Amino acid sequence: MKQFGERFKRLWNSKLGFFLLAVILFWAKTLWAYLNKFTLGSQGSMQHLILALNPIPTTVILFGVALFIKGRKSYVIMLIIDFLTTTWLFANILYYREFSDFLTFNLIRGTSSVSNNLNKGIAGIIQPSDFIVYLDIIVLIVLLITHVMKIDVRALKLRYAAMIEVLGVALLGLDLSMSYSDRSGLLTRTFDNNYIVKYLGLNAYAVYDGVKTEQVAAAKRNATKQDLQEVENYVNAHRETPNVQYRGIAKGKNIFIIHLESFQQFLIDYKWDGQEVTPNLDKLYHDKNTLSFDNFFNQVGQGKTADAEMMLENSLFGLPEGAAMVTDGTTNTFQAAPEILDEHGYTTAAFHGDVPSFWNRDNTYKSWGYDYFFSKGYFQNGKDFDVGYGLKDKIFLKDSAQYIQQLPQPFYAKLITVTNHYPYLLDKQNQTIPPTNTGDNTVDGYVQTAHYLDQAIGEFLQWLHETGLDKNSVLVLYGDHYGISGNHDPAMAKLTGIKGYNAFDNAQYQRVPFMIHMDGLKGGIDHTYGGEIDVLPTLLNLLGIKNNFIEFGHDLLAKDRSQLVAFRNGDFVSPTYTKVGSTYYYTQTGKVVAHPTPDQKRELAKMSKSVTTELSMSDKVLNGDLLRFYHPAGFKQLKRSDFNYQKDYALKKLKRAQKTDPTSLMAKNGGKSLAGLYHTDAPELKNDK
Ligand code: GP9
Ligand code: MN
Repeated sequence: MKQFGERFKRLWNSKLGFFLLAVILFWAKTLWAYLNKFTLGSQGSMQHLILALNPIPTTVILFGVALFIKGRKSYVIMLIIDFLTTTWLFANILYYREFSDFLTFNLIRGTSSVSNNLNKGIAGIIQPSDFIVYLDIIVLIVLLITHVMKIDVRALKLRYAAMIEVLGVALLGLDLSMSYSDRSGLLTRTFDNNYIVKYLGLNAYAVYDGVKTEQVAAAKRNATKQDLQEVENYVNAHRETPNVQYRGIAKGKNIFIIHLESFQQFLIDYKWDGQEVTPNLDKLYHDKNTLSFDNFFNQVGQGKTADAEMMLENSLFGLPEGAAMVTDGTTNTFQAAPEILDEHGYTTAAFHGDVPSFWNRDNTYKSWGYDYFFSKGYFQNGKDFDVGYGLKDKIFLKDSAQYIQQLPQPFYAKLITVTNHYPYLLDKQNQTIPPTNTGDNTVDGYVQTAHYLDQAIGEFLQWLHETGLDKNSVLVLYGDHYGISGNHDPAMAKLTGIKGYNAFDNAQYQRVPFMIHMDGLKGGIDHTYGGEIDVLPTLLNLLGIKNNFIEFGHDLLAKDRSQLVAFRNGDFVSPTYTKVGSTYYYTQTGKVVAHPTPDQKRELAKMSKSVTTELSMSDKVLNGDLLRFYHPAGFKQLKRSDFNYQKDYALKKLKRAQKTDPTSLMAKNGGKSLAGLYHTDAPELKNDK
């Protein structure tokens, strides 16, 4: 015992002892901050374990640097490192309180600086308990000053200092591999800053963000006006004349963009257990006032929803890796649908029941010109209101109505649903159709969540009808990407009845719904081949807005349009041929083009080439931030700092708008709410009056 006491004392008064104590205290306070100051959403024992361990590796590495230094200086350096990393923690606590997101170098550096958007100023945001994170530094200093802990001026053997660094790196590797086994693609797919912190910690996040920021910035530094010229020539050479018959028929109408999460075309008219899976969407699909497209494909890459949003609202492809909304959303110049419509007198708003940081929406939507972004914090919450990535669709759409009715008209409102998301979980009380019986657990719930989504849409459409909003609105509905990935071929064979469901079939099942519905629209089912990249040009033509923008899609209603649909990986579909990897198929039969004639060879090579050129031209625009050099006539570039999505700010602005621009549904109803006309059977709201 005495021996132990002696040893402890020796350690306590050594440099190594000081280092260990500093690391332990830093670890403890970071953990405290994780649990009390952030909402990182760790679930399950693995994620909790990772969260608890993740401050250790970087703290060991960073504090360990001081161990290489001799004498008292070593202590001073360690305290300075501690102070700096603590200040990074402190700054993030403050930023997170306002934005539910972490600081990025782009934000710190940007002209649309963070402080611009702080409503109350720093003083109003700080809480006394925030300063707790500095407490350990004070403790360490006091211990040294009072000599309770003695300063050890001896140099630590280089070998030991190096071993500690190696240990830190090894721990970081362990953390990374545990994280990847729980969340593959963590670093490359760039979901959400929250994820990086949850898995790798706040300091690793800073390094990650710094490296990424520099990589992205370097590409932009090297880009010039000349690069834009090349892209401009390409786009101009491929411009088609939009359909004149449809030109401007939706002019001045409200627009609803309804994002059907993970919704594939095959669900339309699909029956399971003798029951229609999506009766409301089926009805809309066949409505005489709906233009429905049955050869419309999703074209997303790793960015999934984010890629779909990028294509829909910019007619630019997502990037080959990660999500462009994350890498470029904060800094690039865009000429996106919300801003274009803003300039045509529209109020623009995005609605989503997830946290605002996901896919960096909170920053990207400002670059796109959204006046409002109603995210998770704007909606009610309660027991079992959430599943997967956020608020359940029935509650989300019902709660959105109160804000929709306040938007000055005409408006452009994008509603992003989320319940029909992998792994298709839904509680018993909301299941109103039995699961399928393929035996594949992540597939069988798909019809249940799709059925639920359909009911939610049905309730929403009913409200539009009750309020009369349907009379002066265009509804645009689309499925963002596949629900069932290429890893479930046997299950898909059972669901579709296709024997030997293969890579060709998987390409064909990238079809997602695309519908445009409007009172008086000459509808029908259109068989043209197209995809998400084509939505914006189609919409602008319907709205009668001159399209002089850099876009890679083509009006779906244009006569003689190219029907070659590019996938993000260079594969393609068209009415004649489909390409998957290095294999070409006849689209109509699914047979492999086994012995192509010289003519066919030429044709296939030409198609492949035009797909890769189109993709690389689009990538140039995003990677080089080329739109900063492009000034379309009649378009004024927005200032990001004009936008603010803080709830209290936005609600005040909305309230003010009822007076300054009294064109909202509610203002026209004498200021009385029409939210009471919304009917939902959501069981979670049963006692809600
Ligand atoms: C999250 C939601 C899901 O907010 O949009 O994105 P996804 O996983 O489909 O890309
Ligand atoms: Mn999605």
